[in-house]
Amino acid sequence: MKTPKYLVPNDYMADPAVHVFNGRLYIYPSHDRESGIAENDNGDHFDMKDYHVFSTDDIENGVLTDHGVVLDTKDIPWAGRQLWDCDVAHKDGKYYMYFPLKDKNDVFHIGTAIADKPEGPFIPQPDPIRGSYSIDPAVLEENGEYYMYFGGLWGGQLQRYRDNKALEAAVFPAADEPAIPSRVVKLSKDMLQFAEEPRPVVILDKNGKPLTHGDSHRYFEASWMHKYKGTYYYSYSTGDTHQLCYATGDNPYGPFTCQGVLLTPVVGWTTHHAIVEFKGKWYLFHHDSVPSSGKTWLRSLKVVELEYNADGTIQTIEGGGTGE
Ligand code: FUB
Repeated sequence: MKTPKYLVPNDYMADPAVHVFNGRLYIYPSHDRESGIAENDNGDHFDMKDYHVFSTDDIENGVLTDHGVVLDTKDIPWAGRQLWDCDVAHKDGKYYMYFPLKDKNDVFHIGTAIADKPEGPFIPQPDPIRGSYSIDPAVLEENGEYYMYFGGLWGGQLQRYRDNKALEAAVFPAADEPAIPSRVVKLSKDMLQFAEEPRPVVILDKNGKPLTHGDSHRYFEASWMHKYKGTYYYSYSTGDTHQLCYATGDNPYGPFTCQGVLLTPVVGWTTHHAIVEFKGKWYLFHHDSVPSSGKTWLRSLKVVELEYNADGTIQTIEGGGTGE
C-alpha cells in the first residue's frame, strides 16, 4: 500500500498507538475536537476529553470497526484537562492503557486504566503512576518485561524536570548543549507503577556524541519503539522542526544512534506515529491536518506502508507539508 490512506474520515483522530492483539490490529488514537481554545505554544488547543478504539483484520481493504468511547475524563478521579497520546500493553489476559492527563493543578502525569479486552472499556485507577510526569507514554514488551518511554517538550512539560525531580522553573539547554532526553522506565510486575527510577534516553550522532538541543533531529515528543531483525528502533517527533526521526540500538535502554528522518513534515504543526508489522508488511500510522485545511488541533489518522533498505535503514516517507 504505497499510497497513504485516511482511516477515520468522519472524525478527527491523532497520535496513533497501534498493536496486534490476538491476530487483530488495534488502533488507540487521541480524539481531537474543536473546543474553541486559541492556539498557543503550551498546546492548550489540544483539549481532548476521551478515547475511541478502532480495530480491523485487514488494514488495506477491510472495515475499520469503531468500538466507541472507551475512556472519558469524567470517569478519571484525578482529571484536570487534556487527554493526550496514549498506549496499551497486554499482560496475563489484561490490557493496560497508559494515558497522559493534566491533574487539577495543570501538571501532566501518566495514568493507567485496565480492560479485559483490547477494545476496552478501560477502567481508570484512582491515581496516576507515582513519580510520573510529562506526556506521550509508549510501551515495549520484551521477554515478559515492559518498558515505558515518555516525555515531551513545551506543553508536554519535560523541561520542568531534571533527574526525575521538578525544577523551580523550566530550563532549556543552549543550542550547543546536549538535548533534553526522553525517559525510559521498567514497569512493575503488576503493570501499575514504575519499577525503578526513569532513565534518560540518550540519542547519539554518528560520531557517538549526544544530539544537541540545537540539532534539527533532536527529541521533542511522540516516543515509539519497535524491533526489526533484532535491532531496537526508537522513533520520535522533533517537534518544532516537524520531522519523525529514528535511532537504533541494541537494548531497550539505549543509547541509540540517530539514523535520520523517516517522515518529512506533514500539513499541521505536530507529527506523531506508530510503526507496526501486520500480516507480513510494515506500516507507518500517523496523522496530518489536510482534511481540516491545516487546523493543527484537528488531525486525521493515516496509514502508509513502510519499507526498509537491505542495511536496515528505513526509506524516508514524504509527509507532503511544511509543518505549518
Ligand atoms: O495530541 C497532543 C499532543 O500533540 C501529543 O501528545 C503530542 O505528541 C502531539 O502530537
